[in-house]
Order: sequence, then C-alpha cells, then structure tokens
Amino acid sequence: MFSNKNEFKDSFLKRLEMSYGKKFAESTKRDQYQTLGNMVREHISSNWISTNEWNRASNNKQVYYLSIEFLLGRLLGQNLLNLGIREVVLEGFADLGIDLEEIEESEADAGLGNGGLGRLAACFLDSLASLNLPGHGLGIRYKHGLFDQKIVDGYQVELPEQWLRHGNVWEVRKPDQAIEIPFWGKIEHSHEDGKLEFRHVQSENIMAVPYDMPVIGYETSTVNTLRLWNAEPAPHPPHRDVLAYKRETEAVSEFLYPDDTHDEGKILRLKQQYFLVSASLQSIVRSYLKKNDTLHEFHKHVAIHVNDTHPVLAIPELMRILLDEEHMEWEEAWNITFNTISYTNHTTLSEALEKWPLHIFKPLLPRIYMIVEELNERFCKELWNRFPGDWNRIENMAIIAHGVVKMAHLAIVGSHSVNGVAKIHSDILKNREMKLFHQIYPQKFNNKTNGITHRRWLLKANPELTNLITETIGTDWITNPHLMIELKRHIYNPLLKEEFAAVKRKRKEILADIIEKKTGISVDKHSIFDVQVKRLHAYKRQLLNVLHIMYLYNRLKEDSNFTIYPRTFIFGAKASPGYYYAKKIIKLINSLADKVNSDPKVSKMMKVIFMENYRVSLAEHIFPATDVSEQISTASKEASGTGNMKFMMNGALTMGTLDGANIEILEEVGKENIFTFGLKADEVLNYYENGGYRSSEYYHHDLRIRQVVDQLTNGFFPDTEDEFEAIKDSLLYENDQYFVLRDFASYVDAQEQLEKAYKNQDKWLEKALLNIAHSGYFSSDRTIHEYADGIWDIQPIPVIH
Ligand code: 26V
Repeated sequence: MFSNKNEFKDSFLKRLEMSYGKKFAESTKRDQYQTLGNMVREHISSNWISTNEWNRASNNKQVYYLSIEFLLGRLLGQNLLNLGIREVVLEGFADLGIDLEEIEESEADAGLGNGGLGRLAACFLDSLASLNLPGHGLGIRYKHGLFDQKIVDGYQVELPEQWLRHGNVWEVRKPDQAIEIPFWGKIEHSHEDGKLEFRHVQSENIMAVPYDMPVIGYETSTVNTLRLWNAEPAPHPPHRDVLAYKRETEAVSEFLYPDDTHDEGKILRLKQQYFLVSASLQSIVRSYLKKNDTLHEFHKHVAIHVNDTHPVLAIPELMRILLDEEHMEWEEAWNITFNTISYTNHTTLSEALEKWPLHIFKPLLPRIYMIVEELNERFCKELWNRFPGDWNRIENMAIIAHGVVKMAHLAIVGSHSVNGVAKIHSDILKNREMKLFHQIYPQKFNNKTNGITHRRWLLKANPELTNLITETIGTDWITNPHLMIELKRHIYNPLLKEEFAAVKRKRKEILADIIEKKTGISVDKHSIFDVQVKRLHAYKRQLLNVLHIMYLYNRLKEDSNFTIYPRTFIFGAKASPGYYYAKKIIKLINSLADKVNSDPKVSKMMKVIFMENYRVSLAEHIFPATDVSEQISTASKEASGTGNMKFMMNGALTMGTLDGANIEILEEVGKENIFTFGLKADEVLNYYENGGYRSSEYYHHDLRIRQVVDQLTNGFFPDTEDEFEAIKDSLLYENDQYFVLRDFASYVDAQEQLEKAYKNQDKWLEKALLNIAHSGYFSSDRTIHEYADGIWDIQPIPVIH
C-alpha cells in the first residue's frame, strides 16, 4: 500500500471514493486526513496483532505505565515518520495537489496532559516501542483535554477543548473487554472455611470501556498499545434517578484536571484515579490469568509503574485482587504487590503532594480504605519495633495521619523503587523531603534523569537540522542518539557552522511567519529569539523574565547611548483556571507586550510576544527557532524540566539556574556553553529553614529593582489600575518566596554575558553545535534503557523482518 508512490496513490484514491462516495475532486481535507489515517492503521494492523500475539505467547515480562496524563500531540506525522513511509505519502500527495503538512496540521492535538509529566509519558511510550520493549500505557480517554486558551484584552480565557469532535482514527473501541468498577456502598464480611470473606454491597458501578491506540516504534515491527478508559453506565444502574447516574458516570472521563490545586471536584478526581487504577489492574490480571493458572508469580512477569501519586491506588487495588479474589494470605499478597509496583516522584512542592481527606476516601472506596488502613497499621507497627517510643517519627511517616491519606507515603511503602527525575531532585528526595523513608528503605531510592524523544523533537520538528546532522556524521545517531556526540569533532568546521546558521535562520523565519499570522506583529528575524514556554507557575519565575525586560525598556528610554542587540522575547504558557496569581502574570506579560511593541523607538530593538494556546503542536514550531532557552526556576523547585532538553537538542543555549536537569546540561556541555545565575538549591533551602530573606532590602538598595517593582502599580502600564498589586505584594510583603528580587541582579549580569556571547556569532554557533552534540544523553531512549534495566527488568521482544 505504501511501497511506492503510484501504488499509494491508487489505493488512496480508491479508498477515498469508497469511504465517502465522492470523487477525489469533491473531497474535503478531513476526508483526506481520515482516509490516510485509516490506511496507516490498516498498514500496521498485522504488526500490532503479532506484537500482541508474541506478548501473549511468550513468558516475557510486560511493563504497564499507569498515568493520569498522556500529552501525545498530533499522531499522523509521527506515525508516518516512524513507519518510514512519510516520503512516499508526501510525493504521492504532491502529485495529487495535496499538501501533506496541511493535512497533518488539520489533526487535533491529543492534549491529555498539563505539561511535563504528561509529555514525559508520551515520550516514554515512543521510546518503549522504538526500543522493542514490551511496555504499554494505561490512561483515561478524556472527552476534553487541557482547555484551549484564548487571550482577550490580555486575559486568559479558557474554552473546552474538543479533540474528539471529528472522531479519532487511531483508536479501537473494545467493548467486550469492558470492566466494571464499584464505588460507594459498604463492605460485608463473613467467615468461610475459617477465612474472612469480604463482599462489596450496595455499590454504584461504572463501566470502563477500553479504547486502544497503537504506539508505533521507529522503523521496527513493534506496535505497543496505549489503552485509554472511557467511563460509561453499567448494565444495571442503581435504583435512583437514572439520568443523574448517567451524567455522573460520564463525568468521570469528561475532563482532564487542569491542576491539583483546588478543592472543587475532589471526589471526582479521586473517582478518576480509582477508575483508571481498577480498570487497568483488573484488565492486566485478567489477561495474565489467560496464560497462567495462578498469580503466585505475577511480579516476575508483570511490572506496573505509577507516574506520580495519581495512580498509587494500584497498590491497595492489587492487594484487593490478591486477597479477595485470589484468596492469598496477606504476607504473600504484600510481597507480590510491592515487587510489582514502582513509583516516580515528579515534584517536591508540598502544595502538589496529594493528600486525600478520609471523609472523602472512606465512603467512596470502602474496601480500598480498609486495606490502606491495615497497611498503615502494619507499617506503623514496624516503625514502632524499629524506633520504640519515637512517636514523632511515626506521626511524620504514617500513611494515614491527621485525617488524610498521604499518597506519597503509600507509594513509597508499597513499591520496590522510588525514583526522582534528575540527579538533584533525587538527592533532595533522599536527603530532605523523604529523608525518613530513605533511612529505612535506602535500596528503594534511585534516580532516572528525564529524557525526550528525539524522534518528535528533532526528526519530526526540525527536519532541516536532522538532515544537517546526518550529512555530517551519517545516520547511526538516529537509532543510537548518544552517537550525536560525534558531531563534536565538527563544530569548528566553518561550513557546518554556516549551514547550521542557515537552518536556524530558516526556522526563525517559519516561526516569525506564524507569529505574524497569529498576532499581526512582525518580528525581526535577525533578532535573538529568547523563549520561555512552559506552564505558568510562580516557581518557574516568568516574573523574573518580565522584570528584566522592563529593566531593558527603562534603560533604552532613559539613556540614549544605551543599545542592545535586537531581541524577541517569546512567551507561551497556560495558567490553571483557578490560579489567580498565574493569571495575573499572563495579563502582565500582555500589558508589557503592548507597552514595548507600541513604542516606536524601543520596538525597533525588542519585541515581546505572548503566543496563545501553547501546546505540543505549537511547541514543535518554537523549539527549532529558538536561540535562548529560559530555564529560570527558583533553584530546588523544578524537579527536572524537559523543555530545557528540547531547546538544547535544537541548538539553543540555556539561560538557567542550577536547578533540575539544567545541572546535568551544564555537566555535559561545560560552563562555557551555558549561562547560569542565581542562588543554588542549598542556599534556597537554607534560607527556607531560616525563615526566608528580606526582599525589601533588595527593593530599597537596588534602584533598578525599585523602579521596575514600582512600575507594576504606578501607572506605567496604562489602564491597569491596581491590576498588578498582588504581584507587587508577593514580592515585597509576602517576602518573595521564589527569590525573584534576590536573583534579579545576577540574572541581569548573566543576560549581559549572553548578549556579549551572541555578538560573537562564530563562537555562538560553535556553542550551539556543541549543545546539540551533547543532547543525545537527553534522549528518552537513554532514560527508558535505565528504567528497563534498573527498575522493570524487562527484555526486548524479537523484531520481525
Ligand atoms: C503541580 C502543582 C499543582 C498544585 C500547585 C503546585 C504544583 C506544582 C507542580 C505541579 C506539577 C506536579 C507534577 C509535574 O508535572 N511535575 C513535572 O514533571 C516533569 C516530568 O518529570 C518535570 O520535568 C518537571 O520539572 C516537573 O515539574
């Protein structure tokens, strides 16, 4: 079907006419997209079946990656690329007068995630399949992904996202494999043959119907599965208002939660978590029992990974199945459970650590609660035996305390592996946040530094750079990304530098066109493209970036001798709808953009652009066009970051704090090839332990700071009245928790160094190429190899030739 252009064209046209009953000339873009999508699905179906068959027939251990988020983005282009058929399709379409890129861009992003955590899960799926590892994703088929963002008068407005509006060619509904999940009700027990039996009665049940999506490896026969669960009414609805039951049931897979901050819908969120976990565990066990008589060796053939604490109920759910359905003894069930489960922590921010109030947990999940309670009791007894009389320690470590279930504690106690996502983050877990747990379970703790799939973030997003690398070092790096280091031998080659500069220029032109189309603003293609794209959060300090731009503006206005190298400051960020401060920062960026861009003199030197609705597909245009990657979180707060890696891989230089994976980027490229500034993590953490610092001193002693802080509220931004009062208060009267003013001077210095470095284009290009050469380490293939060997103990499956 795809072996040559003419054959492809023939079958495409035949199918299009058959499916839509019209001639090609009458077909719409959507008809064409749909037809191609169906052809691809059919094309991979035999490999999908044989991958499944082999997994079923062999004794090979399987890993299941449970995640409440999968931020996949668009799939058509990546699938064509991984299958090695994109060229044929491109040429065939060209003959027919169809622009393949346009068809690819008509696909809605699968935006089933908020940010780094969800995108990491998507990169991991791509690496698992590409490395022929038997690893599958399990998630929720949200009807609405993360909201669409509109900017109206500078404010963020959220619209419901509708990725399923025109259906989803990549999914296959499997109603025969639906699973029933009980909520509410009560637990009755009886004695049978001297054993306690539990029965969950008067429950309200929900059906979980699986939709399977193929995960296609790069130039290999492996096709893994991402199974997304859809919530539907059970065949026997409860005896109450049937319409209300239907509505409440469907709500379970209706929306992705835009964050974990706010209380509303707590019950719904916990329902989602148990829905995902119970459906997944029941289905894993069911398929395991098709080829095994018992579950005694389950942990030897199955690994279950929980992505953050959201799916941690996998621990009591597996216990429930082993105890209640398989009638195992507690000790054996426990041994199987914690040997099966592994857990990744993605943040140390205490606001983000999940704690479920008992008054919600207990009635909603009565049997699961009983198991958690028993787990807690046994764990506390163990602690008591080891540290008799140390009440304090037990109170701090308990799974249930002060009326809440602490999900991170449950995760650590109930798994055999706990990993952080960058070296510094794993160290902070061991030595600070989870110190007491590390003391008793040192062997559980480990680090797996994050990675990104170079197949999306380089091959797909930046074909120009991909070709240049291949022309320079051959093709082996594509399947062995660490070989990108071979580029290092060539970074002083003038021709390569020139060609890289041309690639960057072209990518900046493409982005400039997108910006002009979307905002009407024309940016200087020769300016430095300085970019901060990520979720909006106080700790990520978009505010520090803003204050620096305000400072440059002031200098340019006040001092006619002051000049800067032209810069385009680009922002992209969604704020959680209930996160007041973050929304104010979005308004501030837009007010600053108006001020700067409308100033006839200043706007010649710099522009500020806020790109609406930042998402995976937009990111693919932004990373290749960037010169400067802003990674300026308060040290110790950003667990890893992954945008930093995407920028690096596309030849941007990092402006960053010594936080998360920035530190490992520095270790890779050396201090000449990155710009760092600000407090170190230890300094920040020591400040916190000693009650913070005095931000007002910095305000009073640094005129630059005083000026920009005053400008937040003194009419500098016209028509904003007291709009930014809260931001000013956070800096001055709430003691600047994220050390924005403390790091300001150091940031300004580092920015000056960067500007100086950029002016030496020749050297800059060498630095950029060196960054690319070292970015192979940050391929998620490296990360997944480490998980496969160090945590899951899984082996690749054979490749069909
Ligand atoms: C969520 C929330 C919600 C409540 C308010 C504070 C807050 C802070 C952080 C989060 C994110 C929690 C989990 C998460 O997405 N972590 C991100 O995971 C990425 C993949 O490992 C990592 O690169 C990012 O540094 C980390 O923030």
